[in-house]
Amino acid sequence: MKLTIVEYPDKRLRLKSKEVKVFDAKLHELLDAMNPIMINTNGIGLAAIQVAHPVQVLVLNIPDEEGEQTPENLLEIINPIISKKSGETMYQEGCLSVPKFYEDIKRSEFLTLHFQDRDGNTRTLEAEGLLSIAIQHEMDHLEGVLFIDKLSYSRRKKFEKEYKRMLKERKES
Ligand code: QAP
Ligand code: CO
Repeated sequence: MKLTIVEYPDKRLRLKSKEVKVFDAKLHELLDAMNPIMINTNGIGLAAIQVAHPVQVLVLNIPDEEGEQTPENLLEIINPIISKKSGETMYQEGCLSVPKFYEDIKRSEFLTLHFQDRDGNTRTLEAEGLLSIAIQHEMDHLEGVLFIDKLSYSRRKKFEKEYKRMLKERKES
């Protein structure tokens, strides 16, 4: 399966992702294609809608202490629901669909997540720190929400200006 990353301001990023009801070979093919594109583009998280598949599917791979992304740490998350959130944390976020832009975003520090794996088994996960942040960021994608939507009016204006310039420079080179 050949996948490409959809980039802002593409309107497809605003679609609401549909619940997965069938856990078949096509779903596995999508997951198997999402993982390498995330790693190869230096991502730690990717939602299916970012590769033009508006379904409730996420992959995450948080680097370990050595900064390595190992296959054992790959998380495949389908139909996620957060049941509990607590604490507050700030992190300089980026997004594969908003290249070269990073800004501080406030999130919950801890969360409890319920989801399904690639075979439809239900699972629960307690997350904190970067994993918690990444889950919240990726789940926003399922609602058509981007981290830049959370910026103040003035920071959003600054972003739009810088991003337009980046796209123009990229086109010219
Ligand atoms: C979401 O983001 C995230 O601009 C995943 O040029 C962000 O993997 C979760 C990336 C922050 C937790 C904290 C961004 C790669 C990757 C870029 C990413 C870029 C190359 C972003
Ligand atoms: Co993102």
